[in-house]
Amino acid sequence: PSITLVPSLGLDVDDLVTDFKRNYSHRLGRDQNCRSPHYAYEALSLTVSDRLIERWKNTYNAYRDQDCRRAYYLSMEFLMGRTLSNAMLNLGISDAVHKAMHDVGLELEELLESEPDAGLGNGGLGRLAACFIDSCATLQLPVTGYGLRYEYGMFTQTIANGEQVEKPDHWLRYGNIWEIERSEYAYRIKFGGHTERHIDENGNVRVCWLDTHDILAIPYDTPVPGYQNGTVNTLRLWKAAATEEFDLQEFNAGDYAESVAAKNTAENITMVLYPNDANENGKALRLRQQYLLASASLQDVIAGWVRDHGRHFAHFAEKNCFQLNDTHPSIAVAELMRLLMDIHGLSWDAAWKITRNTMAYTNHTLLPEALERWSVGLFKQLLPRLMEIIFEINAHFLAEVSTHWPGDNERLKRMSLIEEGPQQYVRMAYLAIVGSYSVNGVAELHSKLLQQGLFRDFYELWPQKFNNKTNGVTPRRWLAACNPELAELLTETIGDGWITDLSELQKLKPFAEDKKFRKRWHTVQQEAKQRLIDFKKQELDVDLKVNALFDVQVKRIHEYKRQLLNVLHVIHLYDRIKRGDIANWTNRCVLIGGKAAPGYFMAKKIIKLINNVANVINHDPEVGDKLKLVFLPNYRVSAMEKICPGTDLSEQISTAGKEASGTGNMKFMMNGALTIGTLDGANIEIREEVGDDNFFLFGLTESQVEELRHHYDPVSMIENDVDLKRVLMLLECGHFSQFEPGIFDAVIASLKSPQDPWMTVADFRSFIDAQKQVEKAYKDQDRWTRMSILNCAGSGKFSTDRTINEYNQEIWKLTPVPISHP
Ligand code: DL6
Repeated sequence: PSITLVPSLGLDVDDLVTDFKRNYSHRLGRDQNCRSPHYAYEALSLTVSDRLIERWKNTYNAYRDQDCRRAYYLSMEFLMGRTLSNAMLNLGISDAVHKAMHDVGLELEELLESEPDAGLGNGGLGRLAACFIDSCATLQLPVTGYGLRYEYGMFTQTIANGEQVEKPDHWLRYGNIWEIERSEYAYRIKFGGHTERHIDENGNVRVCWLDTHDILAIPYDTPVPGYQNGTVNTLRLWKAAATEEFDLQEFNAGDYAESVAAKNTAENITMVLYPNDANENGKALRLRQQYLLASASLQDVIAGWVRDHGRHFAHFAEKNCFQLNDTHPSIAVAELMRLLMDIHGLSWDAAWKITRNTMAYTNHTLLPEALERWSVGLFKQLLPRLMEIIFEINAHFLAEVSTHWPGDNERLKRMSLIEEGPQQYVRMAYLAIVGSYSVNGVAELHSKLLQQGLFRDFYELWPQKFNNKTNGVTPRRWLAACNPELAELLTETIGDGWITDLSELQKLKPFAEDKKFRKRWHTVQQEAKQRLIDFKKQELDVDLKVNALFDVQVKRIHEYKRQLLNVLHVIHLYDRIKRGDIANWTNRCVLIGGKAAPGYFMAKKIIKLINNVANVINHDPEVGDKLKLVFLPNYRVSAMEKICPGTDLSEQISTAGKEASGTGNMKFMMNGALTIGTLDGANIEIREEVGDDNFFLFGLTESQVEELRHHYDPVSMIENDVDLKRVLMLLECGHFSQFEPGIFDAVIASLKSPQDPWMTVADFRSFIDAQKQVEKAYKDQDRWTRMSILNCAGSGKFSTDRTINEYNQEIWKLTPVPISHP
């Protein structure tokens, strides 16, 4: 049917008011008696999203008409946070919407606050994916995000008696107006069954995967608008569904419960996000999730290809590439082989050539426990055809290794995709490397360590495959939207070019020497701190003062990130107050937030310790405003949007060599916070950009850490440092666990263990000294403000626009597609 299209929707205040009212009363059926701000939020979101749809179709049609080369970002996580204010910003209608809501008597802030976070990720990796797709749209690159539509996102964290309590996050409870279900693009996903071989009409062996238990993958599309450029890309998330609503025969025979069981089993696959950020635990459901993502996304791309080009794949690799966000979607390597051979009849060699020229892999961790391995037994049972293909890829690959290093059996064993032992495992990272034309780390140090350590054999075989792409964050969300007051000052001072070219922030540098400008900067920063205090006031019973140094560490709770080192410092400050060592004191509020994986014992103990120490300090009248410690519950994207503008000091204190990159460090820097940090991940590059004078460096380097490992003796380090000894004594005597004896024994033991992989004790003294430098700098507010301006000015490198340009120039090689827009 030919359907006449609705004309362009207007962007001025009156148009917005009219549409808002119509949506509120007709699409949502509400009137003035409805008290919940949620429906006003929905009506406004519908109003904004309607304005994206036309641009969305234009973008899609331009990509198809131009038959451009495209990239697909495959990720198990897209930590999107909230959508409305970002959509307003990118459409260029923030001010108009503000006015429109004012005209109808509503507080825009309240509506924005009622949007739930789309928490479809654990932390850095998932948020990076969200920043990436924002930059791709802003750079007008034809990139589609593929992920999973979890019914339950990252759990909600509450604190009871100082301990983490997890609550399910049913973010879809009230629906999601930003998504559109596209059932017409559903695909079948096979599990289980067995394979059979037969000879086809051309005499070739064909493999059939039979007697499978199939489910459906149904896509839900969310628009991803570029910054005021007419481009609206797509994030396509798959939901698992049963192939039949339920078994009618069983239902009619009276087996009601059984008849819906299959439906439930299918839907379970995308029910919940696994809440582990650094530990894979071999669960069958997780493997099902990964396969569903890989298979549905590849089938989708191939279906589009066949629609436009027929079943000829000679040019497929010229036009398509897939970026694998960590190893989670790396089963895509084997799945692409299966689809090309078993469904489209290509030979092994033809299929392998295409696969190896389309897949690219990003590694996000050096922690061995985070490297995925799946048991061969589980793989065979769940995905028998994929297991055969992986064995065959391995056979071809090991032959190549043998040619390169004849007779080197040790190396063959090390490099095999299959780990041998009492149980066999598939090494997913190796599958990703072997099947990809590009392998990258996410910061210079991380990429170097991958090449010298974890993936050394592979680097020796294929050095040209390896490269670095230092992470970034999108300046739209992480500066323009979350800190409008600072954004306004920036724009007034250097123009608004920084929003799409963050290197323009360099122009701020001379203003650091301008006293008047420093004063304005300081005022903006202080106001942001006050807003942070107001935001937290309702939920916290602590009185924070805007003049104190706001010292913040927010990120997942993990031993390698060393929240413990932070706590040791806080206890040391408390000890100093108690013994009267307070000459030249700097008041400080230490804020720590983050979620622990539910099964991570030590991380949960660390949360408990932070809360117990906070309880003692915050209730001691002798301490007063000198020191506060606060655990910020339920850290998430929307919380960080409030936290980073109000932060003075950003804590990036991981053990050197353990944090692949970090991205929180970049958000803080962009918003003018100063960093105290180790030479780890992207901290190194942050320091390079801002200069040694404007960065508080401490701690062992990565090579020093590795050297010390052989003779690490924390007990004598404690013995030889009076301050540290006193801190340990306070912990050991139960000062922070008076009614819970022994609860921190495991924490204390880990600090004192020569095997402590994170070497917290080793960096204590240098951390304390660096913190003293922080205090000294903060005392001189003018100096601090100058450093703050220079940090913001030096943050240009850390835009994902720069990162994505590098991915594009060196890996994807896409041509930007301009989209005409009203
Ligand atoms: O690359 C994004 C982000 C990095 O900034 C973090 O340093 C890194 O820890 C994180 N990695 C993961 C994966 N698992 N682990 N660990 O979340 O990626």
